[in-house]
Amino acid sequence: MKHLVAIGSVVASAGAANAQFHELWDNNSYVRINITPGEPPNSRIGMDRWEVNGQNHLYSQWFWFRTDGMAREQRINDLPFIGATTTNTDFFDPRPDVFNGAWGSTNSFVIDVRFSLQGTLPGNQQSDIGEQIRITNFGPGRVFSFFQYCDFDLAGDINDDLVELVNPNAVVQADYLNNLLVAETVLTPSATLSEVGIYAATLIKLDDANFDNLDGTTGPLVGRRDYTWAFQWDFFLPSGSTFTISKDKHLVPAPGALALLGLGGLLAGRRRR
Ligand SMILES: [Ca+2]
Ligand SMILES: [Ca+2]
Ligand SMILES: [Ca+2]
Ligand SMILES: [Ca+2]
Repeated sequence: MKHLVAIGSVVASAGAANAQFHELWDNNSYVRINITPGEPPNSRIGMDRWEVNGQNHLYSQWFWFRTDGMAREQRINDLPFIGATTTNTDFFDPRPDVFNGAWGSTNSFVIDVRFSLQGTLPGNQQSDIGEQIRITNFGPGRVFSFFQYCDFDLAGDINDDLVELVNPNAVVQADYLNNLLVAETVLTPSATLSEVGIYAATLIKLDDANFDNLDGTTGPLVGRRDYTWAFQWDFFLPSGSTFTISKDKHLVPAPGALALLGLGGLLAGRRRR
């Protein structure tokens, strides 16, 4: 059980009538995306389930932004809602496996995101989510900061063993007790800043009323804690242009993943007693 940390003023939770949940399935995998507007600061938001064989591994992952004229970061779903839909895109499982959502305005800028779920056969522990983010500027040129925040609680318990930015474009979080590992790789472009941390420090930064940047902590953080990670991209977006981010999250059994990532020896010395 994870307790939300209250920050700032209390904002009433959105009523059930406004709740907006979208669901994806593919073989052994299920994800849920909560885009309900007006959820209180520091609440669970965005993708709030990633189940593999019925077991959830994700508490919350979502996107924040800041641009000219803003003195703080905000969730992308604080922007005017344009639309959201789910689609079936494969011939293997007839249920929807792709989510598209868009926020903003064609008078200023639009942020649209796409999640693509690819599971594997039931009983297998592997699952993959592809993510594309597109920021299109219809107004004058402006500076943006865009944030990805992730809080995985692998194998359904909040404590995991390691989180580390293994290179500027890849982060790994592992739960060795339950033989699970999740890796996020930024395919393009490289993030400006990153931060691995312990819940809820980074989330508070993103949701509070202060101007914040990620602090560059790469880890490794080792020990049974509630880990999170985040990436930040800073860029100038000229009028009439688009910035795209392409990323991938991959959930795999830890022993195989350690060999795959060449981390076995590296981690052996870092385990707690
Ligand atoms: Ca499908
Ligand atoms: Ca865990
Ligand atoms: Ca802030
Ligand atoms: Ca966590």
